[in-house]
Amino acid sequence: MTDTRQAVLAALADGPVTGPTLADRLGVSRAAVWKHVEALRDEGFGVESTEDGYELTAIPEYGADAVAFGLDASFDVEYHDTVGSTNDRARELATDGRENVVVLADRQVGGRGRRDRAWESPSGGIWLSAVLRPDIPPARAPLLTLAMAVAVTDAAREHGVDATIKWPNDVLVSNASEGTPDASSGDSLVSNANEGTSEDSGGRKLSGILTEMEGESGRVSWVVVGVGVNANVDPGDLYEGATSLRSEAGRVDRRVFVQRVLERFDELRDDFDGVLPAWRERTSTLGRRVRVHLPDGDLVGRAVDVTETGALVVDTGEERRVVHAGDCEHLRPV
Ligand code: BT5
Repeated sequence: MTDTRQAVLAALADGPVTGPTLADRLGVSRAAVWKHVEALRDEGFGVESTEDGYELTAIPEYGADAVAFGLDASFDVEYHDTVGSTNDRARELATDGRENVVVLADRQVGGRGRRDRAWESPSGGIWLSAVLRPDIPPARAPLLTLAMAVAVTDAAREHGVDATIKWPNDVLVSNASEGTPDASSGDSLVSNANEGTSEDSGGRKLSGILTEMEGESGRVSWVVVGVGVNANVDPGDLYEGATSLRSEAGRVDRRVFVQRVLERFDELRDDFDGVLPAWRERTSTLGRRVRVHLPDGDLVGRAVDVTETGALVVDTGEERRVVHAGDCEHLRPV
């Protein structure tokens, strides 16, 4: 949206305001004001002409203008009804030198998880990727994944959904029957994946995050943080262990949800030191027995901490291992 159209929209939101007043205020002709009003109507904004002037009566349900309207975070928004993967589109924008752009789609036909796993992305979900150029060393980039997990968790909680974070990138809604973390210490932990370690899914997956980056000379050039949230989606259309906002809390206003996520994420990236404490408060992984799948085999133990770079510290009873990446399962206490 052009700056003038945005200014017209802002004035209408404060409205009512007459055409001539708007024209004067923005230094454009009355005809130009009328054109902008018509264009806003075409984009789905409700603009009524009253005795006192133009008045904003409705905003579009979803899309770039809907999300950008009233967004208190410094992002431009690009919207697609259907796209392959918002991360792929965001990478193109990053390669073109863009930053602080969010690519948003109603549906992805080539959504990706980590390690090229497929991410189911039917219409009604929230599929978005943010293009960032943070001034940080590559080792700190995983903190952006954690920041996005905190942002999604907070937005879900504001919508009444009891969300927690499973290291590193899953936002889960706990299963009522599953226990709380076993934080007792001192008991010896098995390192054999089959000994007394029945799996506890940790909850149903509401959201996942895929962070990709490019760097040179020890600095990050760009980072794309992609996040998928099963919003107004029927979990029956999704992978088995999944849940959606709609099934947990009813239909959500995706525009508002996306705004909350972006605003919280924006806050956290400006307060990078606050990311880990916020993540620790919201995770259900710390204190739990976990199994982490690693290329050289499974690691079983108690998740005792995360490092400054977002790596998981697992105490096997014999040693403490620092795990930078891997799939983590929560286990039931022995
Ligand atoms: C993730 O991978 O959880 C990262 C997902 C990131 C998706 C976003 S959507 C916007 C952006 N554009 C993209 O193309 N991707 C990002 P991972 O931890 O590897 O989990 C993948 C696994 O989650 C799959 O193998 C399935 O088991 C499961 N899964 C697939 N689709 C799901 C869904 N919609 N909800 C819950 N689980 C799902």
